[in-house]
Amino acid sequence: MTNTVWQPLESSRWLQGDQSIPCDQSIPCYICKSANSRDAEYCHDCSAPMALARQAAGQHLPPGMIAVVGASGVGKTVYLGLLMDMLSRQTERMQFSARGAFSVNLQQTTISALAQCQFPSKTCNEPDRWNWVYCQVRRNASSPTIELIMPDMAGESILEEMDHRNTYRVIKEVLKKSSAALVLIDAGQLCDGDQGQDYFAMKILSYLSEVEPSSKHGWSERPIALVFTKVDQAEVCRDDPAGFAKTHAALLWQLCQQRFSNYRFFAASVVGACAWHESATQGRRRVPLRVEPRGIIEPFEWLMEQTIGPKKWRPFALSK
Ligand SMILES: Nc1nc2c(ncn2[C@@H]2O[C@H](COP(=O)(O)OP(=O)(O)OP(=O)(O)O)[C@@H](O)[C@H]2O)c(=O)[nH]1
Ligand SMILES: [Mg+2]
Ligand SMILES: [Zn+2]
Repeated sequence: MTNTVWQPLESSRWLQGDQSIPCDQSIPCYICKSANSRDAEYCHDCSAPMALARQAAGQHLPPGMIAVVGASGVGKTVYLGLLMDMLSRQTERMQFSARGAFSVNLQQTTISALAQCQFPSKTCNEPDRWNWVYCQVRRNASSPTIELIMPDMAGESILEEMDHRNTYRVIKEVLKKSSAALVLIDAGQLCDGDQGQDYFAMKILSYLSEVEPSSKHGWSERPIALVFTKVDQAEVCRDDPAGFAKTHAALLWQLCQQRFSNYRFFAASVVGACAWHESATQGRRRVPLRVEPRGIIEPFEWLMEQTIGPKKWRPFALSK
């Protein structure tokens, strides 16, 4: 008897390294550098959108990257969506603009949900469903413009990659290439005595310290903003996030001191208060009562200053 075996026919992989394909018919993925056909929507290898490569092509300098990481439900999507919205509406602290229609999705989804007194949905685990932001930032009209890429990755996928290396190539590549990181930690859960957030943050930082251990400009020196989220539920964290870390996330605090030289703790929240809402279709879920952003821009601003220099905004020093 012969067993039937299903073998996926990944014909796009034939493109990789095939010297016979004329250069004008393939384009390298911006994230993993695999060759893809010019009309591909997502990279066949890491599933990053090829729009990033098309957007980056022709730029004088390659865009820098900021990794946004944290457990599922910590608030990455809401934080990033609101950050984009706030940055694009103000001009005093820095000038910001999204590049490419795909870059507006995250902001649009978040703001539409909040306007309807809802939170946006949980991010899907599949990388080709993630929202990526490609943006331009500059300090003022006379300073140079910096191009930046920030993906909104799913917390469950991040955990999977931490626990089983190379499950999500795209995550590994993003963490390798990023010049800075925003690590989000749920202050509400820590206040309730749930140490899961402390362990997760430790896992992330351990992963970062191992991702390029031999690199001269490894994560031990790159700036890391550790952002306690949902501080509307954790008043004790609001005014002294570093003190809060010391008392409520002692493992994380120690690891930072031992292995990293450029990090800072922040406190942020998107809403002023939440309530529970029960519906027949969606069950019991948290809904925002009022949007009251707090500490949203500060971590990003600090990262920009650390990466680019407080006096002069120079282009990102990209790691390989
Ligand atoms: N109280 C409070 N709750 C928040 C805040 N931000 C987010 N939340 C809650 O946290 C939930 C998860 O937020 P998300 O932004 O979807 O979390 P995430 O980190 O993107 O999660 P994944 O997509 O699964 O990785 C929301 O549905 C809200 O219930 C906040 O500032 N305050
Ligand atoms: Mg999300
Ligand atoms: Zn790729």
